[in-house]
Amino acid sequence: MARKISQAFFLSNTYLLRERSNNSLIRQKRLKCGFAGILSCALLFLLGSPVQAQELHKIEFAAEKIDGGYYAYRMRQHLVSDLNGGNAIDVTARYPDGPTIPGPTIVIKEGDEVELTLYHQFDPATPAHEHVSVHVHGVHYDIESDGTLEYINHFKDESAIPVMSYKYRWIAAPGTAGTWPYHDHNMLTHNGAEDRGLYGAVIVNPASNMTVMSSGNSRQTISLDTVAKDYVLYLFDDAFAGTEIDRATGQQSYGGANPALTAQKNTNVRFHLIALGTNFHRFELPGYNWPEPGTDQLVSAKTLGPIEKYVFTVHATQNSIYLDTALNNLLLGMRGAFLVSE
Ligand SMILES: [Cu+2]
Repeated sequence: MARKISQAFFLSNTYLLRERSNNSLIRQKRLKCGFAGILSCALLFLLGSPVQAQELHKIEFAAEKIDGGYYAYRMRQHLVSDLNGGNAIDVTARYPDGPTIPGPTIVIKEGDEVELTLYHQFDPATPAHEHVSVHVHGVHYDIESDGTLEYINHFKDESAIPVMSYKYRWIAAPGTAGTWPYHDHNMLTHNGAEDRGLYGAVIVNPASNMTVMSSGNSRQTISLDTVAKDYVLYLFDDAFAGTEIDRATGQQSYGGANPALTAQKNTNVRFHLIALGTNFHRFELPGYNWPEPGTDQLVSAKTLGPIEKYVFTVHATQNSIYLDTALNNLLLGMRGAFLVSE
């Protein structure tokens, strides 16, 4: 345990260094995104792809203390509306009632906006100055939604405290499609508490609603509407954690360490890998290969370093196991079932 925590400290510092440079890049990039947005909308129009309506996601998170000295985020409410807040639909029932580790997976699409209000709900005895936050990667936001403390952002403490919630605003601007981690940045070490349970993921589906899939030895471009399941797998140094999402209903389920993933035979399923440990990993799914993004190749293994992420889609045909074949992780038994039923 002591070893794990010291690794986590190291990890947090690595995060911090990378994030500070990333965030200034993001702010520079943001200036251009209005124009890029107009261009990509025009392109989509010309190509005849369906342009999906942009949506606003009003989300309420609670950060709670759970057994064993751990902490977890809980989805209190998730409303999806048009960008002006009209025609709201309540999708809170997709999530488990209680707090979960990993935290809720927030599924949005390119062009959408998020307003996330975080409530500090550890327990009544918590000192009034204790902080908790949500710091996200990948999507765009202004300085007040960084989820860091004033000594890092030179602006203000962007935390929920026991007596006050905090609201974050994110924009999934054109170019932010992908799968991104979020985590606390302000509790305890002031660098992040993912090792204590406060982390999760945001899936930004592309505006095109298309992806490339492997089926046997061929590549196919498919609509995301044909993808039945999303599996979000977090690669820690000694185990996988994960969430399985039924894309038809949006229902999310949480399976503990090295969770069994389930699929129906001959359906399309998408894996989202997020490396959160300090180790290097080598992910494999024997019997399957998948398109390597940005190339025309099919590959059957992927090496991932700290905070790297990777997404691929396959056609489920046979049972397998997913596993980490980097030697130390293999020895630690980092593997779980991929169960494909008739
Ligand atoms: Cu981070």
